[in-house]
Amino acid sequence: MATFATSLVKKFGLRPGDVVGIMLPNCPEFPVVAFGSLQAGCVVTTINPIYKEFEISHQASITEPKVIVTIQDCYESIVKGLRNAKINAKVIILDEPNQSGIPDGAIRYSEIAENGEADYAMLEKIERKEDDIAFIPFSSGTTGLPKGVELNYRNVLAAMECMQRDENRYSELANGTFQDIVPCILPFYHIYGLIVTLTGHLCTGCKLITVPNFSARLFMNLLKANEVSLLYIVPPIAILLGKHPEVTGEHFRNVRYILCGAAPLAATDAQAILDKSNNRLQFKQGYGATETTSIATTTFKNVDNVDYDACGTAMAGVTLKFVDPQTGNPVPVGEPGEIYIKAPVVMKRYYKNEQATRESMTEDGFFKTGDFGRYKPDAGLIITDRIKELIKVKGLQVAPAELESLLRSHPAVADAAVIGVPHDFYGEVPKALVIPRRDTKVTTEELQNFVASKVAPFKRIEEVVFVDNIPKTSSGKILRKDLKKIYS
Ligand code: 4UU
Repeated sequence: MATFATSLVKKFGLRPGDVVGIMLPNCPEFPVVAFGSLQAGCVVTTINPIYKEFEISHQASITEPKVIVTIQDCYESIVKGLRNAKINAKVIILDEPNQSGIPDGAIRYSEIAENGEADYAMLEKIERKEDDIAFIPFSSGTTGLPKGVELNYRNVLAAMECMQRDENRYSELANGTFQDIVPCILPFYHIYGLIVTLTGHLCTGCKLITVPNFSARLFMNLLKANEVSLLYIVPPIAILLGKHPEVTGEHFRNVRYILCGAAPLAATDAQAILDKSNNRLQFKQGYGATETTSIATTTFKNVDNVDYDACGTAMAGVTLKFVDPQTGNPVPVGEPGEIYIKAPVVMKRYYKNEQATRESMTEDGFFKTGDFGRYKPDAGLIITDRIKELIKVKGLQVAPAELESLLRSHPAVADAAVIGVPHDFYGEVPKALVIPRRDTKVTTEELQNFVASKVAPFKRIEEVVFVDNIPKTSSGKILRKDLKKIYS
C-alpha cells in the first residue's frame, strides 16, 4: 500500500486532493489501491467495472481523475470515455491475461505497487484533515443524472463508529476469541460494499474473502467451505438464500450475523433464512444511502419479535425527521413523511454541484432522502415508498434521467420517460415509455439494444411501450407517479 502511495506522489507527481479512479471488480488489490491513494492524500472515485464509455465519460468529466486503476477488460472503454471527456489520465492495469502484456500507453500495476520503495517519512508528512475529501462515489440522489457524493474523513470515521457501536457485529472479535470471516460479495464501487463490508471490516481486523463475480453456485460453495461468520447482502441474495432448495442450515453453520439492505425486503424472506438456520443467527436490515456514507438505521439490538419489515432505529449520531414533502414541516409522530437525515455520516455536498446540493440539503443540515416512511414504536423505520426518481435493480442505482437522455438521443425518439416496475427477483427493472418521431420507424427491440449498447447490463430496459403523450407538470417534470399507476 505504501509503495503504491509513494509511486503516486513520486512517479506521477500527484498532489493532495488529486483524484484516483478505481475501476476494479472486488479483488485483494482494491483496498491496496483505495487506501494507498488516501495515504498519498488523494481522493478516490469508484467506478463500476462493467460501465461503458458513456458512463465512464460522465464520471470522469465531473471528477477529472489523474490516474485510473483497472483491468484489461475495461481498458478500451476507459480510453474512449476519457477521450470523450477530454481528460488526460494515466491508466494502470492490474492483470495480464495469458501473459499477453499490457496495451501500449498503459502502466503495469506491479511497477507501481510492488517494485519500488515505500517512502514512509514522506507519506507521514501528508496531512489529512477531517474536512478533506476521501471518497467520491456516485449517486443520482432524488433527481437527474448521477452525481459525485463528496464524503470526507469525518463521514467515513463516523460510519466506522456507527458500525462498531452496533453490538454483535464484532462482539466475539472484541473478546479476542475469534477472527470473523466476511465474504465480500457486494461490489466495492458501491457505498455498501466499500464502507460497510470492506472498510468496516478491514479496520476491525477481520478476514475478507473477495468475490469478483457473484454466482449462486460459487456463493453456496464459499459458505460451505469457509467458516463465514458475518454476511452482508442485498434483497435478491436474501431471496436466493431463503428460497433456493439447495441452501440448508449447513450453509449458515458459523454465520451469526446477516445484514441486508439497499432495497426493500419482505419479512417473509428474512424469516425463510432464519428458519433454515434454526433461528441461530441474528438477521438485521440496514437502511442508508451513498449520501449517508451508507449507514443510517439498523434493526434494534435486543428485542423479542423483531419486525423484519422494518429498518430499525437510528445508528450512532443519526437524527431522523419525517416531513411533509410539500411544506417541509414535520408530520405528527408515527405518521408517514419524507425521511430527512442529519448526522456526522451525511455528505457535505455533491461534488462540484451546488444546485443539486441546495436541492437536497436543508439549511439546517438535513439530507432529503426522497424516501417515504414512518416510525413505528418497537420496530423502527418502516419505508413505505420511494418518492425520488431512482430505480433500484438488485440494490444498485439506475437513474431514469440517464436512460431518458440516451433514448432522446436516438433519431427516432421524440420524447421518453423511464420508470421502475416491480420485478420478483431484482426488486425493480426499468420500463420506458417512448413517443416516436413522426415519419420514423423503430421497433421496441431496436431501442432496447441501443440503450444496452451504451450502459452496464443491469441498467437495460426491460420493456418499451410506445405512447402518444407523457404527462408532465407545467415546469416540464415528468409525472412519474401517474405513469407508474398506469404502467406498473
Ligand atoms: C428499502 O443502497 C444504498 C445503501 C445501502 C445500505 C447502506 C448501509 C445498506 C445497508 C447498510 O448498512 O445506497 P444507494 O445510494 O445506492 O441507495 C440509497 C437508496 C435509499 O434512499 C433507499 O431508497 O436505497 C434505498 N434503500 C432501501 N430501501 C437502501 N436501503 C434500503 C432498505 N429498504 N433497507
